[in-house]
Parts: sequence; structure tokens; C-alpha cells
Amino acid sequence: MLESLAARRARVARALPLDREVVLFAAGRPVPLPENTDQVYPFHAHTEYYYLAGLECPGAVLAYDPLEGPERGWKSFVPEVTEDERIWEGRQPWPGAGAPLSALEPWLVLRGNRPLVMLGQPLAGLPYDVGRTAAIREALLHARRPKDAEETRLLRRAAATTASGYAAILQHIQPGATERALEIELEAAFFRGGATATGYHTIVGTGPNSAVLHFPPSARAARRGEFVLIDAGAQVDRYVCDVTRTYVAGEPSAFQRDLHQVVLTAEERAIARCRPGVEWRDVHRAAAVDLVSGLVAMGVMRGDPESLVARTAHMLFFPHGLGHLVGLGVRDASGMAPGRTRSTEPALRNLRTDLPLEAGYVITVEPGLYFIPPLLCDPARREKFRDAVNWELVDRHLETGGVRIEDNVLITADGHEVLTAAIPKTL
Ligand SMILES: [Mn+2]
Repeated sequence: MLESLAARRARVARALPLDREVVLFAAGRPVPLPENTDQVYPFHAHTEYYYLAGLECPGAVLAYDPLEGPERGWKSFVPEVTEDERIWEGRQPWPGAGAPLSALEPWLVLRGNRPLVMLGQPLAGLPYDVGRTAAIREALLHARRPKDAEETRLLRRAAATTASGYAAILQHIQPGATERALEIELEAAFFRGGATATGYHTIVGTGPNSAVLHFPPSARAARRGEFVLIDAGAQVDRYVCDVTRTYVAGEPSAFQRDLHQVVLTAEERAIARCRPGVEWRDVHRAAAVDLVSGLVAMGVMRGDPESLVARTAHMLFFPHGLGHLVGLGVRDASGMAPGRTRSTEPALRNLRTDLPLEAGYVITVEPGLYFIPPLLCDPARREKFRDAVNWELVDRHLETGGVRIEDNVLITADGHEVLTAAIPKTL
């Protein structure tokens, strides 16, 4: 076992508020496709298992007994490789991975009268303590937030690979390029650059599609002068970057340049605010004010930016949160600080990430401004924000699409480091 994994297990064991419970972390099993095709969805060991076991092993279980202590209390169980698996998949036993899975039951029987905490993908037919499991899961989520040296190393590799993809795509951003063709070029470069997978489903949106927050690439071709928004990242050994850049196919208009610059300025100012101790909700709110100030300067919105944000008017053009934690998966250990519930402040009610930043966190910073017809053509919103928006100007730009710029930021002891700084973001 990697030294770093042993250290990680001991650190996590100390962070979990355990008494005499027994804890299992189960990897889960492959999920067959609905038809009888002999195929399964790509196997992905449950994050709670993978983080502590480092194995992409179907059916495996990691167990922890707190009465035996943070160093000695861990035991790994892996299924024995079947003859069918050797024949059809060429699978070999996992070297040094642990005891056969059949030894799990006797291990549990020895500890039979103690509460069971079931993390990862629950094992079928094994009753567990639901309340204790929820509490321990929240503590584990929090303990996973600061990235250790090995995780940071993998994230730097994912960032370099992601940068190689974005470098390769630039020459292809031309009028006539389809969203699908751009996706293919980008992902091919990710894989050539060492990616083991894409981090998530690549988003490529041209023209009005650039305002669709999770747009799956289509056969639509970029027309001259349209926005091209790409949100994609490479994955290296389960560690993921999440990057967005917005380009124009051909020459940008003055309006597009202004919109892009407003988002870029808000993004850079938000990154500058990232350091330990800062509340993420405050970084989000300040970015919303920066975005609204830019829209006021462009004549799209009217009024005092602070009060417009307090009235939630920014959500007409910036309807999502400023970012989320990223690392072991695209929304790694995101969410609330322990014990915190959603803010009741109207401008912050949709924030799903609400915690103070700490050294070791890796967080996306991704402001955006979009012309989203379902939001902007809604009569109730038009009435509520009648005075806050130049609706005539908005109507002329309903097909414009949107701009988002996203980087991944490592919080350091005294500030931050942008892991994805090598990817150019000027128009
Ligand atoms: Mn993101």
C-alpha cells in the first residue's frame, strides 16, 4: 500500500466521530446495461471507497474498527477472481489488496453487537445504522476536502492534460466548425495528453446554445461571429479538472467583447479573493456585484449593483453558483460546512457550496453571463425587474448566448494558486 494511503486512512480515522461503531466502505458493483448485451456501464468504484482504498475493484470492501486504532484498525477485502473473469477479461488477482471477500462475514460476526456504519455503495441484505451513517458520511466528506500531496500531484497532471486539449482546440474554432467536431478534437487531445477519461460530459455550445448551462454538443456549426463556449476537463486516475473558456468564431462584436471582459474581470477579481478563512458565499456575492456592475456599465441593467443583487436581479443573467470543490470527481466533497444549512438570504438561496475556504481546497471559480430565453422571456420576471433591466436591449440580444470563464484554484496557506493558469482566457 502507498505510504500516502496509510497516512490518509489514519488521518480520516481521527477525523471521524466514532465510538464503538464498525465502519464499512464498499466499492459497489458494475451496473449492467438494460438490454441483455453482456455489457456494463463503465465501472467507477464509489468515491468514499476509492479515496481510502485506491483500488478500482468491483465488489471490494474496506473495513475499519475504531477500537483497534487509526493505524491498525483497517482491513481490506477483495473478491476472488473467478475463472470466467480470467477467461473473458484477463483479470488478475489484485496484488497485495487484502483478504478474500469471504473473510468479511467472520470479521463482522466477531463484532456482531456493535452499530454498523455503511459508507460507499451499501451491501445488499446488510442492515446498518442509518443515522450514524449520515453523521459519519458528513464528517468523511469534510475530511476529504483538503487535498493531500498525492491528490495535488494528480490534479496538476489533470490540469496539464486539460491545457494540452485547450491548446489543440484553438485552431479549430472557426465558422463552420460543428460542436461535435470541436468535442472530438478536444477529447482526442486530452487522451493523447495522458487523460484516462474525460472529467465529465464535455459541453460545447455555439451561438444561442452557449447560454444552455449543460449543453451536449450537437451537429450545429458555429456561424461567423458567434460565441463558442467549451466546458471540459481531463481526468487522470480519477482526478478531474473543470475548465470553461468562451471564444468567438471569427471576429467578436463590440458587445461580445464587452460581455466577455465583464466576465473575465469578475473571474479574476473572484480568484484574487480566494484565501484561507474567506467565506465562499462572500466571494460569490462579490462576483455577482461585479457582474452586475459590468452589465450596468454596458447599459443592460439599471440601478445600484449592490441593491440589484440584494433583489436577486443578477440571477436573470447569472443563475448559478460561482463554483464548487473539484478533485476526485467533478463535484468533489462539495456542499456545506458541517452543520450548515442553505442560506435564507434571497441572493444566496441557490448556493449549493457554502463553506469557509481552507488551505488544500481546490475550487472552481466560474462566473458567467448568459441570455437565457426561458429566464428572460418569463413575464413574471419581466414585471418584477421592469426597472432593473433595459428590456429593449435584451430583446435584441436574445440569440447572443453566453460567456463563462472557469479556472480551478488551489487554496494555499497564504493565498491561492491557479492550477489551470496555462490555459489562455482572453478573447
Ligand atoms: Mn464547474
